[in-house]
Amino acid sequence: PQVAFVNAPFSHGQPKRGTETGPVQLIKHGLAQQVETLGLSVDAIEDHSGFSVLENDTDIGKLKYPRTVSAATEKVYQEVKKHAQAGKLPVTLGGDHSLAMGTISGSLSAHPELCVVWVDAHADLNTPETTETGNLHGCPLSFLLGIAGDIPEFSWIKSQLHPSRLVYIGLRDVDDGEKRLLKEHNITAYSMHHVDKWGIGRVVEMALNDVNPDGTRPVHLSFDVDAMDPSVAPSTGTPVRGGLTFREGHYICEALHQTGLLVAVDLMEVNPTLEDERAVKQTVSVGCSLVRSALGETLL
Ligand code: DIR
Ligand code: MN
Ligand code: MN
Ligand code: MN
Repeated sequence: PQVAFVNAPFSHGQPKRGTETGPVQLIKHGLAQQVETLGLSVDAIEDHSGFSVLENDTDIGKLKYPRTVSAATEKVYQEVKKHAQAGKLPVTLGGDHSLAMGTISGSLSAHPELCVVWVDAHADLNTPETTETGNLHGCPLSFLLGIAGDIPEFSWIKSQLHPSRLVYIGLRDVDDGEKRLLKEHNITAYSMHHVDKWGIGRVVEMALNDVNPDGTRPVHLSFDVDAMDPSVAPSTGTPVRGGLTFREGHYICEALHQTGLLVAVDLMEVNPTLEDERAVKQTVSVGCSLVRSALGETLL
């Protein structure tokens, strides 16, 4: 299908500025041309300037920048929805992971049977009650699953993802409240322990079998670059040691491409203002190659 990049220069779902420069750096690195080299046609990249910080955006309970995050994620929702409904494959370049409220809502609007593979060091499942930080990039899934409670500022999120349609790979830094929620809602999660135990090949196979046993559901891949080990992708806001190797991360993307069911990809949390120049280049380069793998680049 036609690929449509959705540039989402946004960082207020977490406290470190710089993530908003992720998309432009990924594109500068040549991502769009690289994807065309795979034989895919790519939409002209639109300029998105509307990710501004709202004035007087006071906390709602513990949540920081709630209206700013809601406005940015709703904009991304409209964008992803437009492309998905036109039969295109939206590739959203973040930006922080709160944006997945928008990308997954957009995918659900075109593909109600959607399942989600969430690759991350973190579960991003906190509710406005359980969040310890108030950072909304730690909360998108609670909104998407409909367990965040009623927050009028986020009432545009109507699509609800059933917990049985979500699977995680790569977890290793999960809050106590999130551990309770995972159990309570019976959500399947493959942590780094499982990757060590079974290897990435079996983990991906099991993950897909859990959320998509008949192989009929469209798949949305939401990839937080901090799923990768910090030695592989250092320039990200919340690095956690013990992550995916270069190959494990790419294997996930390759295997999801091979299903023929991928309908959307998110590549989030690249922060080109963190660490030294070499680290930034490495992280941006890994971000590009993960996306290429998800779009069909093969080793042979
Ligand atoms: C933590 C960190 N669980 C939080 N989350 C991060 O703020 O809720 N997500 N870093 O990517
Ligand atoms: Mn667009
Ligand atoms: Mn993360
Ligand atoms: Mn994340």
